Amino acid sequence: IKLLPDRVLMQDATAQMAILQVMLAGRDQAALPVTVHCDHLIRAETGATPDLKSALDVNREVYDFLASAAQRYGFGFWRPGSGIIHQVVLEQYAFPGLLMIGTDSHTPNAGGLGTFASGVGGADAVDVMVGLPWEVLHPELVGVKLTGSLQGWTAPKDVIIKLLGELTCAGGTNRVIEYFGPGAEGLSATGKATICNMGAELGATTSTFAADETMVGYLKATGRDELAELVAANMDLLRADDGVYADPESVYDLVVEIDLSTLEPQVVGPHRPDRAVAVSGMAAHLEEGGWPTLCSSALIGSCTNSSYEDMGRVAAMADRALAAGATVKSPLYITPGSEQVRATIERDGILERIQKLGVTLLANACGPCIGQWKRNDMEEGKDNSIISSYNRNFPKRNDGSAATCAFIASPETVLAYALHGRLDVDPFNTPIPCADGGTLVLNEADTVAEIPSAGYVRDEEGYVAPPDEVSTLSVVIAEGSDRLQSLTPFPAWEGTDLTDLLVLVKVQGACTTDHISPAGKWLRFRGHLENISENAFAGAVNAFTGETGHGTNIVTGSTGNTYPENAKAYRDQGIGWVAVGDTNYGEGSSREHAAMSPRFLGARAVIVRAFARIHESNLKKQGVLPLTFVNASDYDLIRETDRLDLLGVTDLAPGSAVEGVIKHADGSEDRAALAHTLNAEQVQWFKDGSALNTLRKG
Ligand code: MIC
Ligand code: SF4
Repeated sequence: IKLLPDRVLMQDATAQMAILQVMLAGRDQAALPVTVHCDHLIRAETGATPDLKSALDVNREVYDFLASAAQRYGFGFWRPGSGIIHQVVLEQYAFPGLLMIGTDSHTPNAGGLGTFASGVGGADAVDVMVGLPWEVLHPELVGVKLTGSLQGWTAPKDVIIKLLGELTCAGGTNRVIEYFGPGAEGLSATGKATICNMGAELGATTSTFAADETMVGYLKATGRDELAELVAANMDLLRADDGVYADPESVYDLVVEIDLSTLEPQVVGPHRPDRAVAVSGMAAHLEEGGWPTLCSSALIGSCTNSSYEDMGRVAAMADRALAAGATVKSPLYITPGSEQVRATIERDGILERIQKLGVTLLANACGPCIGQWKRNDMEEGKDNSIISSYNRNFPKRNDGSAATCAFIASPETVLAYALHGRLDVDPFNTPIPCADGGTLVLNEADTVAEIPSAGYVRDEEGYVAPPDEVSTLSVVIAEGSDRLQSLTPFPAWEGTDLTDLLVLVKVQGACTTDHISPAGKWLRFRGHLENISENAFAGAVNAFTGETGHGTNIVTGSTGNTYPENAKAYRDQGIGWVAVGDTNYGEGSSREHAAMSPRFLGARAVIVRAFARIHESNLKKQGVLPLTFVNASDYDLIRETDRLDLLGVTDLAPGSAVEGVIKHADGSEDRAALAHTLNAEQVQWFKDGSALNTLRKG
């Protein structure tokens, strides 16, 4: 289906590549409201003020580029320090009934305010910014009926973690998750946002809630009274009809029910956001996995969990602990989601109460959530466990170390574990030793305000509005930059079937975009295709050898090379290659670098058991053929030294078949039926070499 969104949002780590494509598209002013948010590039090391100062210095050329592009194309610009994209969008732009796309997979956070918000790759955003529709596969509908009400320290985060455990990371692919029922109405708007945010881990197209009074209250508290009134007056139009709620099975493709009253606090991890376990099962879970039981760091914040209510609950638990003579046994870090939240919790004394625990306050930014954590307290390569209130926990995600086991829970549960200093307990029912020799059991919870009664403190500094006249301005790319590089259009298809392709990589097991194009230190090169391509498949496990990020050059026979080394050697000799993968290939982030780098390095096709939605569409956009094995077991036919012919490419059309001829080195041959989901327009993108080439033509 083709939809016309009302708004586009981009964050600094994905906006660079999107803007470089806008520049190639050769259009003027953005066709709709767009904002750019500087949040991903701020490194967490010593604390908010010095870290922000150093980010301004280190990332100056990127910020200058983004700010100048915002002026040139008419985008609103949120400066570094103003907050994490999804929190700022919730406070400023989201409202019930809005249709929005964003170049970040957690864009559905805005579903907490009844927005239909979806994460997309940069090229999708480029289409919409130049006035074309956004194309998305018509989703199935999943209805999640919430009954009862949350008890004790159980939090909204536990709802989504529970659902992840049930549906798994592939469970939301090409599905929209809609929450309803009496339990839904009892959750705060920001709690709803937490649930929708982490729907990205299900791979869902979006997650959303119907409009209700909590949203009206949040709109008012964030200074949007007029909108609040409009929503209140039209509530019946911003929710499903009564018949849907009365008989959900007749409307939703799948209905899941969760009783909030009996829901226990949950944890996921390590390494997968769907490896869920209730806190009462943590001891057994850790023992079974053989993971470190001590909690080496606890981190609260991120776009998922950094609301006023979250911080209020954390402060309430801190009060209890301090009053009883207990304090944290693991270093605790806090990242407020936005300057508005930070200034408001400061004004209301919440921050001070939390700081009494001796926390490190980090900048209002992604920081440790995206590997931008310069950790000085842990030896390189040492096995350890951490717990955060973030949303992703793929290996190396936080501190860049594969030896770190990352667990995820609600802010309340994270603090509870930090007070114990270990993870192999039920933190709410196990006594915590206190200074005076007594103990504290945390099972009594406090109710706190969902939104500040005096409203949020407004962030007057963070925003730069676009000028009225844009076309005479120019975009700044620093001379000789190693971080920004203008794009060169990809070559068009040569008009023949693709033959004698080598297998650059056959990935074993999970392959997220973090495996294909890791973040962390590589975020530095998000605007420089050539440089960032040096990280391609760095996290992918080689199915032939078990090594990570390395493979054999089939032409020379040399082993232990990085994938980009082999890919460039093939490309420069005019040899095409494919990547082969398993299920839910490309899950996780929206970063189109995971499609553009392989394309730049000579990929012709990616052949997998199943794709995650955003990544499949990113491959299509960049002119790489995304194919799936019709028989999943044909994945096993692919050997390291094979050459592949893809027949049927010359007849590529919607629903057409492609046949893979797998030529083995011993002269034998296998054949595999391959499928694609390209529609007529997408076939044209493939033929032109990329969607951008098609757009440029015309
Ligand atoms: C993430 O949470 O993985 C990111 C970093 O926000 C990504 C975007 C990116 O890679 O820049 C996402 O979620 O899309
Ligand atoms: Fe930033 Fe983490 Fe949220 Fe991604 S998930 S937008 S990296 S805070």
